[in-house]
Amino acid sequence: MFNSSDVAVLTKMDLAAACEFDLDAAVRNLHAVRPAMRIFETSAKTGLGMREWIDFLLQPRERRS
Ligand SMILES: Nc1nc2c(ncn2[C@@H]2O[C@H](COP(=O)(O)OP(=O)(O)O)[C@@H](O)[C@H]2O)c(=O)[nH]1
Ligand SMILES: [Mg+2]
Repeated sequence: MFNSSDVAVLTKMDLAAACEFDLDAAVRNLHAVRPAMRIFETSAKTGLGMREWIDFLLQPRERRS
């Protein structure tokens, strides 16, 4: 899954600290598998990263990088 994905969406980031989520390790691991993987940090609760994620989805596929 990670080998063939261009984008990773990290969800529920408002819970990250309480869950002791290691963001640095997650990013490191994703990029170890897929160096060019774009990573979005999002929270539906706070709205974090939603604008960026929606803008990405609205871009024509050929303009995404
Ligand atoms: N705290 C928090 N809870 C969320 C967020 N997004 C969804 N939830 C809650 O997490 C539960 C599962 O949501 P769902 O959208 O199905 O996420 P899934 O875990 O990816 O399947 C539901 O109770 C949602 O209300 C978020 O950004 N923050
Ligand atoms: Mg669900």
